[in-house]
Amino acid sequence: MRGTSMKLQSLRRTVLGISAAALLAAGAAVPGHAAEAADPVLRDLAAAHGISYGTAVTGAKLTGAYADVAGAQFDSITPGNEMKWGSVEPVRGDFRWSGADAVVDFAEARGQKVRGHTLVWHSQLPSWVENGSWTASGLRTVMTEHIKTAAGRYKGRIDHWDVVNEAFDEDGTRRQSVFQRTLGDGYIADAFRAARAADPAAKLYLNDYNVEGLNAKSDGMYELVRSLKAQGVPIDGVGLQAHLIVGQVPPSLQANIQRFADLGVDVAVTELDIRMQLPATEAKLAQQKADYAAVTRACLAVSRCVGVTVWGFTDSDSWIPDFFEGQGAATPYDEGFRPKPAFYGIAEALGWTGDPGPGPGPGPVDGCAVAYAVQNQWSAGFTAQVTVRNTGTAPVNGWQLAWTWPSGQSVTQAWNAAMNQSGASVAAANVPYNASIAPGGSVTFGFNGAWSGGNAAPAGFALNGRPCATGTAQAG
Ligand code: G2I
Repeated sequence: MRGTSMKLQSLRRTVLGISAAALLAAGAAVPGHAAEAADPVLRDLAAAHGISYGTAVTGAKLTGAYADVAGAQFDSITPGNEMKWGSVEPVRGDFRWSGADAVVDFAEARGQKVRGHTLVWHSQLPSWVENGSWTASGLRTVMTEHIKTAAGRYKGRIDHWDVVNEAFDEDGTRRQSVFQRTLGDGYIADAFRAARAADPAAKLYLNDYNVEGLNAKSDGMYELVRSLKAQGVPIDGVGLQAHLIVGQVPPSLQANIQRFADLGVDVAVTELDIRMQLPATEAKLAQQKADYAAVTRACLAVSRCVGVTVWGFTDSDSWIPDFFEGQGAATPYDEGFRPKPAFYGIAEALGWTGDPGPGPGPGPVDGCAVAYAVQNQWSAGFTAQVTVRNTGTAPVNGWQLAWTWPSGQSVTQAWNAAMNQSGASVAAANVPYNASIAPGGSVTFGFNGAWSGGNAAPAGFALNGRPCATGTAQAG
C-alpha cells in the first residue's frame, strides 16, 4: 500500500494543549466553530444502535485537545502502532510495553474498549523475525510465544484482537509472508488457537484491506473463514479495514458484510478512512460526507456488524499524506480538530438530526486574495511570507490554503500555519489562534523552503478550495 510521497513529518504540526482547541473539544465556543454546543457525540449515537464507534490513535499524542476528542467522541480505541510486533518486541525476548500500556490505560480511564492491533503481520515486523533463518518449528514457537506474551499481558482488557493481519494478496491467494513461507497455510489456525489460550475473553479477528466489497480478495478471505469455522478454529470476527477513496465506497459493502456474518462471525470496519486528492474542495468534502455515512449505514444494516473504527480521527494524524502522494483529508476532523462534513455524515447515519451549522471548516469562502513574497533567498534555501485576505462578506472559519510548486521547491519549516507537502502539492492550514479571518481581514504565515534550478512563485492559490486573486492581499 505504500506510495511514493515524500515525508515531511518534521513539518507536521499538532496543536496539542492549545486552549482554544481544548475548549472546542469540551464543547465550548471557539471562534470559527459554529455549532459546538449542539455537536453530536458519536459514541452515544452509536450506542443507541448497539454498535461501537472507535478511532485509532497515536499514543504519544494523547494529551490536550487530541485526547479530549478521542475520549469524548469514541467508545473504542485502537493503538495505531504501539502494539505491533516491531514496537513491543524489537529484540527477541525484550518486550517494551510502555507505549501500548499508555493507550490501554487511557481507554480504560474513559470507559472505552480496546482493539488490539495486531499479533501476526508481515509488516512492522522486527528484522530478527523477518530475516531470521527459521525452521518451521522455530518460527512457530516464536510466533506462539509472541502471541502468548502480548495477548497474555492484556488478558481481560482487550475487546478484540486483530490476530492475523493482511494475510491475503489481491487475487485472494495467501500473501507470501515469512509466516506463510515457513509455516504454510496452518499458521493462521495456530495463531488463533494461541490467542484464545492467552486471552479467552477477547474476540479474535482476521483483518485485511481491499476486502470491503465482493471481489477476489474477499472471496479468498471468505473461503478461509468458512474453513476455519468448519474446523472449529476459534475465530470470532472479520475486520474490513476500509482504506477507501472518495466516491468509491464499494456498492457491495453491505452484501459482503452480510455474507461473512452468515458464516457465524462478527464483522467490524476496523480502519476507515476516505482519502481524496488535495486540495480538499467543498464538493469533495460533501462526497466524503456521503461516503462516511454510507459505510456507517452498511454496518448498521447487518446485525452482526459490531462497529466502525476510523484510522485516525483528525487529518493531522493520518497515514495517508505520507503514503499517497498528493492525497489526504481522509478523516472526519480537520487538522485543527474541527469536525468536517464527514463527521456530520456519520452522525446523521447514526440518526442525529441536528444542524451542523454553517460549518466548521474548511467552510465556504466568498472572496480571497493572496500575496506571496520571497523575502530572502540564498544558495539552496529561501524564506517566504504569505498573506491571505478575506475579500468576501462572510467570515472564514477555519482555512486551508493550497498551491502547487512550479519548479520543485519544498517547504522545510513553517510558522503560523500547519504545512504539509506531498509531491508538489502544498497545504497550509490554520493553527488554532488564526483560524478565523473576518471580512476584510487577513492572516500572515511564513516558511522556509528549499529550491534548486528555479524559485518561481506558485501560479495560483486556493483557499478552502476556492481560487484566490493574487498579488493584492497586503493590508492597505
Ligand atoms: O498503512 C495503514 C494501515 C494498514 N493496515 C494496518 C495498519 O497497521 C496500518 O497502519 C499504519 C499506521 O497508521 C502508520 O503510522 O501502518 C504504517 C506502517 O505500515 C504506519 O506507518 C509507520 C511509518 O511507516 C513509520 O515510518 C513510522 O515510524 O508509522 C511509524 C510510527 O509513526
